[in-house]
Amino acid sequence: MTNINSNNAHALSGQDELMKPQDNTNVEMFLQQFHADFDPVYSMLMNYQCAVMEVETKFNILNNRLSLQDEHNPIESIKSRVKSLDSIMRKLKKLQLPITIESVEENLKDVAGVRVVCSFVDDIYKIADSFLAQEDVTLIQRKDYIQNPKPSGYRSLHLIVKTPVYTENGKKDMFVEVQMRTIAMDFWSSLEHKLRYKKNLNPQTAEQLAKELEACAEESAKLDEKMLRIRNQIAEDAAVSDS
Ligand code: 0O2
Repeated sequence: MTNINSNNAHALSGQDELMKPQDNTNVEMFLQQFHADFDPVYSMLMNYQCAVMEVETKFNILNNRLSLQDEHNPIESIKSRVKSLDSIMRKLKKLQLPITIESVEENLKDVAGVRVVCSFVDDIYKIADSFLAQEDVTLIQRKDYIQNPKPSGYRSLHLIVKTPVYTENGKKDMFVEVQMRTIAMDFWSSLEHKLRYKKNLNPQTAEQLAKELEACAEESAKLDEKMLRIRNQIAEDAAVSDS
C-alpha cells in the first residue's frame, strides 16, 4: 500500500523548500527518500494524464471522421484536466477513505476529466454512442442530465468509463469522467460554477442569482432546440435542392 504522505504531497504542490536536505552530505539519502516518496504519486498522476490523452485522441478522431459524413465538425472544443493532488486528498478525506494511491485508483472516478463541447444536442448522443462502442472503452456509469436536468438547471451528459493505458509495466485500466454538453450548456455551467464557489455572497443575493440562473438554463435549452431545428431544416432543404 502506498501512502500519499506529507512528503510526496508537498513535492507535488511545488513546496520544494520543505524538502531541502539539511546537510549536503546527505544528498544521496535525501534523493533516495525523495524518489521513494515521490515516484509512485508521480506515476499515478502520469497514468491519469495518459488516460486523458487517450480519451481526447478518441474524440478528436471521431470528430474528424464524423465531419466527413455530416459536413460539419460536431465537436467545438475539448478541455481536459487531471485533478490536483490537493483536490484528490481533500476528496478522500471528505469521503473518509484511506489516503493511499490504491484508494484513489479504486474509489475516485473523476481524477481524469475530459469535457467535450458540441454545437448541437444530437451530436452529443451520436458521439457518445460511437465512443462507447469502442472495444477498449467500458461504460461504468451514465448520467443524463440533459434528459433529466439537475434542480440547479445543470445539463450535461456524464459518462464514467474505464480505458487502458499502456505503461512500462504493462496495461492499466483507468477511470475517466467524460462530460458532454453544448456550447450553451457550457456557458451556463461556467457561470453557475462561479456562483457555487463564491463563499462570501449574501444568502439572499445567492438565492436570487440561483433562481435567475435556473431560468437562464431553461431559455438556453430552448435556444439549443431552436438551433437544432434550424440546422436540420437547412440540411433537409439542401438535400432536396441537390436531388
Ligand atoms: P468541479 O469543481 O467541477 O470538479 P461526485 O463527482 O461523485 O462527487 P456527483 O454529484 O455524484 O459527485 O457527480 P455528478 O453529479 O456526476 O457531478 C460531477 C461533476 O459535474 C461536478 O464535479 C461538476 O463538474 C459537474 N456538475 C454537477 N452538477 C453541477 C451543477 O449543478 N453545476 C455545475 N456548474 N456543475 C455541476 P465537482 O467535483 O462537483 O466540481
